[in-house]
Amino acid sequence: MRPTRAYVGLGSNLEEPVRQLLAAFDELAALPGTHLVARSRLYGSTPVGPAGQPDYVNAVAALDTTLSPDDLLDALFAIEQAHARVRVERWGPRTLDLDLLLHGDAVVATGRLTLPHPRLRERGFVLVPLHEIAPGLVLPDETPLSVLVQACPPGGLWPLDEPAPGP
Ligand code: ROI
Repeated sequence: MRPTRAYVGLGSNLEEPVRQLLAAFDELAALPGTHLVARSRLYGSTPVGPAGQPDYVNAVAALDTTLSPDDLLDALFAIEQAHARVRVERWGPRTLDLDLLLHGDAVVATGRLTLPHPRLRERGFVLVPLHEIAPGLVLPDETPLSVLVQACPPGGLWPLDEPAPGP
């Protein structure tokens, strides 16, 4: 089966977020039928939503996968759960959040899955790292990603220094 290019947004603001995201990249790379094609830098970001929670670390991964959107979503949930995700309140702090942003040109609106991700267009912490790894990307409705990035209010997002890779 021909693989599909999919994009996953990663976010964490609890329990060593940098470590959570670096581990998650490895776990995405190890999914069946899936190659991690690229990943953005790690970005620090100011919380969107309730104040009084720690800053987030965000990034985006590009995958080539033979998994269907539903199977990939299941795999993302399983990775989140393995990170002992704490989800006390909607829009509250979390150990690891994995959002399926895009799966090829799929347009999906079922109870459990909406593609493209419904809040992709307005979130700088998703748009900027996505644009870093896929500057020419065009959404299924033909909106160029670069137009969304330019329309997005600047600020609240900064690239992080990453720990050097281990031995
Ligand atoms: N805010 C930022 N900056 N990054 C996130 O990943 C993030 N995720 C969320 C909410 C609580 C909406 N805010 C966020 O789920």
